[in-house]
Amino acid sequence: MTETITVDRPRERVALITLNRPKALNALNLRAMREITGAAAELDGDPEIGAIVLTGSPRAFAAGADIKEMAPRSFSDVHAADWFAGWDALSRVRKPLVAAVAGYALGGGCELAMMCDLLIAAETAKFGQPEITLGVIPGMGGSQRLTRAVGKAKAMDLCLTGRTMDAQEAERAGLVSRIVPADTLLDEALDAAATIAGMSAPATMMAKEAVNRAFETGLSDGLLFERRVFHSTFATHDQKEGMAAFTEKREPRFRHA
Ligand code: CO8
Repeated sequence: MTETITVDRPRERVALITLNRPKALNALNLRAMREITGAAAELDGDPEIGAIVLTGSPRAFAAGADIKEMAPRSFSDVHAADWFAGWDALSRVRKPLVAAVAGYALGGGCELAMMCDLLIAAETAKFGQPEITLGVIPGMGGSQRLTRAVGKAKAMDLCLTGRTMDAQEAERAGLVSRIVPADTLLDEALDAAATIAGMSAPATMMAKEAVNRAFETGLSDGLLFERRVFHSTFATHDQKEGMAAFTEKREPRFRHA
């Protein structure tokens, strides 16, 4: 039984993980980390699921790591437990993850959204890395993923001043895939996830892997990786079906294999 999240299947081949700690603005405690990564890993292994949406509430996607849980810890505590390393499990999810963000996405909340593949923001979304105001720094990837997403100038601004940026600024900076009205956020995110889940599952996993490789490697190695993965799509049923459907002017019937 989960305490910090709910998990649903609102559309064919689409799963929805909703953060559910409203009184703490969905602050991410250790239990939330275990439940979110556990649910995502389980859905990742489920052949009936093609994409996963992660969302919070209209007021907060997540207002950060749980400050009250962190406050009493010593260096030895957080170092010995390798505090936050458990979140790496989310980066190992191979199916596409869509973040649907309304309200606050601060600190660990912003970092959680950045671990997803598409980031769809409501007009109400606010992003920031305010850890500096607490006397610490980002600990779940903020200094790394934010810098890769928006560049040094804006990442330094956010990490050093702790200020927040609104959805418009975040989209201009390249952090956000799309901005939508707050009342349609979940529908838009589920529609995007359903579109992705309707594509060939091996192809979506390969596309995700190839784009992510761009953050890990130099251009020539990245291009070679892409080309070899492209070649391997020709081993799938879905490549034959997708190209046959185009030629025959009909919709493809992917087998996700
Ligand atoms: N952790 C715990 N509780 C929180 C958090 C949080 N991050 N954010 C909000 N809450 C709680 C509040 O304490 C409050 O609870 P209560 O009613 O019991 O007092 C409740 O949620 C509602 O919050 P507010 O009353 O503050 O609501 P407001 O609308 O006035 O303000 C804000 C909303 C602006 C979002 C405000 O709550 C805020 O500033 N929150 C903290 C934001 C923040 O600093 N986040 C970063 C946290 S640190 C982090 O994420 C990574 C740390 C990496 C460290 C690495 C160590 C190894």
